[in-house]
Amino acid sequence: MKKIVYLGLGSNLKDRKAQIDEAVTRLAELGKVLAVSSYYETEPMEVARQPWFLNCAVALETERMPKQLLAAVLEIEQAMGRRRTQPKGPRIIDIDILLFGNSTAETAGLVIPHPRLAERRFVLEPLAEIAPETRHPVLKKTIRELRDGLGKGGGAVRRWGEEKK
Ligand code: PH2
Ligand code: MG
Ligand code: MG
Repeated sequence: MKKIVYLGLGSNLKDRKAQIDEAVTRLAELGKVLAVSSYYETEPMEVARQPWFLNCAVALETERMPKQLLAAVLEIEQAMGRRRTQPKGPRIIDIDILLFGNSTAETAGLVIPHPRLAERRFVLEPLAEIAPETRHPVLKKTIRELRDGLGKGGGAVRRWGEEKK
């Protein structure tokens, strides 16, 4: 059965934009890319001492099951040269499954919806751009409501390429 999956992409090493572009191209091999948000320059969260990230959100229509999709995105990360060193540290590319249709899942290495989605502005801001009315299946709030609920918290985020003058 076809489902709409929302993915969060991030990069903070080397050519961030080229790597996000390449990841989107590779994701298109796993289904149909329905939407790609703007790219956002974002303050590093959780591990603060690392370069700023470029983040975006992608809507993908796919027939794959959650575990199959996870395996495929990990393969893309690997193929693009990601090496796992420091948890939550600098990376060439990170592809996280944020929402999987209306499903919830909890297995080794995969929790859906993404457990830290609601506290991360670098996820909610791009996601609100492409899926404002989509409802979180556990928290029962829309993405826009979750984003607005951050108030001033959740880390600094600005749309990339729109530097303040
Ligand atoms: N990813 C993390 C930890 N911190 N901060 C930002 N701004 N963007 C990220 O993608 C990110 C992060 C772990 O995956
Ligand atoms: Mg991540
Ligand atoms: Mg990840």
